[in-house]
Amino acid sequence: MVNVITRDSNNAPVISAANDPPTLKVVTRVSSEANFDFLEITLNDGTTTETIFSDSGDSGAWQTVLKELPGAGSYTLTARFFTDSEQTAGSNQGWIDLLSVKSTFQSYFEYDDFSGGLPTGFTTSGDANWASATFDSRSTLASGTIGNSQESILTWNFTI
Ligand SMILES: [Ca+2]
Ligand SMILES: [Ca+2]
Repeated sequence: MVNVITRDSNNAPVISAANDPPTLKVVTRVSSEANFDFLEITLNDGTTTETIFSDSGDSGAWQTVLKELPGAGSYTLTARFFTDSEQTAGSNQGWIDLLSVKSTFQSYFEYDDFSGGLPTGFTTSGDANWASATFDSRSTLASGTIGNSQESILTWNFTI
């Protein structure tokens, strides 16, 4: 995408959501029974909920999700690791290594070091809680230990 910057009469960039959209970035990974047990990440903008990531199995790779936000407002990101009724595989877990909201001109949020536990604005629910963990030499939030037909949910409410 070409980022066209509007300029005022003094040649200074005019900052607006239209020409400098805030972008949500999520670095995540899953290790689970392929095609049956999933890490799913959704984003709600107050009106609609959109799935921005859904994966299972274990590729051994971290994945980066980028999502342009429409502008100022309140958002809810939900990361849900859930299993079906039988069998687990791999670590049976999902991780978040990094969460940020940034535009060209402004950094709204960046969470990379989770060693202090869940930051303010984060909550966890389900059959087991998400918690900070070191995995693959990274400071992450990791879903809790669950069995079959269970779920571990992380919720992040943020306003930009
Ligand atoms: Ca399963
Ligand atoms: Ca990290």
